[in-house]
Amino acid sequence: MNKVLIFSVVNLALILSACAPAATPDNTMPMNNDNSNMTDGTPGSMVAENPEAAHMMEPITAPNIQPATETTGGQPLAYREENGIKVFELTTKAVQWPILDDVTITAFTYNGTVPGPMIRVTEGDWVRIVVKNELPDPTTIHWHGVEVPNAMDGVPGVTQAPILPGETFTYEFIAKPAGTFMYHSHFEGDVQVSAGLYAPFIIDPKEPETSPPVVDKTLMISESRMVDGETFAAMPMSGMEPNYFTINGKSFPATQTITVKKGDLVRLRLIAIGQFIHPMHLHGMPFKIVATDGHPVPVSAQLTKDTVSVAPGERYDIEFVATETGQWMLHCHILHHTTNDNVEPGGLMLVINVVE
Ligand SMILES: [Cu+2]
Repeated sequence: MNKVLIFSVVNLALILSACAPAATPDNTMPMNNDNSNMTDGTPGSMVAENPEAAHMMEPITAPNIQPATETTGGQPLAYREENGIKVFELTTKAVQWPILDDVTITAFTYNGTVPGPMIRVTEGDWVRIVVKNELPDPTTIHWHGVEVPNAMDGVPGVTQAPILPGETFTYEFIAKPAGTFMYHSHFEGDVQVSAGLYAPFIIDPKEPETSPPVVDKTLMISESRMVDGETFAAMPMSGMEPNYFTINGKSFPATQTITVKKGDLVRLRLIAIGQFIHPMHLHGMPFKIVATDGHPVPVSAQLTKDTVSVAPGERYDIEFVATETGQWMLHCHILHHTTNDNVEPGGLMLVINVVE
């Protein structure tokens, strides 16, 4: 009998025993402590059975929330140099963030914007990020995809204590490898990330690219839930589904129009930070996938596509030459995601405006 067959027989035995009627005292125990009710999709019963779950269903709130003073998220963050180290400062705080001209969500932010400011450095840079927590809740930052020392990984209770309200924590590491990354909260991530605690982290290669794109845009995709003026963390759970969908913190038509010249090489860095998969479709021109999760794809392996599904946590760098003039849509092909509170057009759409 070969190993595969033995494995299959053992698995079959395990499956059969798992399906057998309850016969042991353990199987008759009440199931209150094992989160088995998490699958029934009934939020009310989840809270009743598991009070710890209640945090995710409460509105996003904080004392003294101010209207956002900036209106564009993901902008490059200035730094200062100290002994060869690039020092960045982040403050977590709650603001009222406009996702449309007439729709404002309550957001947890880095430095008051959604997404937070872009940290952009060069491969091999020594970076220090000083984080002050002005939220009413603890938080941490995870440097998603960046190869940091374990102690800098931002996992509360595992690699560090949570940063309590009013506290400051300093992260420090060498930026590597080059590529498209992000940073986001790792404390009650289902709530804090959906609330807006996410931002791009771009590491440029040490050796300049031989044919860099003329246009290089980072697009972070997420979701929100707003009901009766209150913002909730959107997630794939009954009663918590999103009714707004955002690119860089804005829903169409408030999303940025990207204007390029005919013939330009355009790079779009697609980052899914929400909790849903988004098949992003470009009209008019096919693109190549040149990097996945920040890592370059060899030319011989680059797929030519017009749609790429971006799952939570993934990044795809796509490139195309803008060969045709006109207003070309980039949008999610789960078409409910191109609505604002069930009204189309909206959500995950933006215009690539190719001009002569
Ligand atoms: Cu979508």
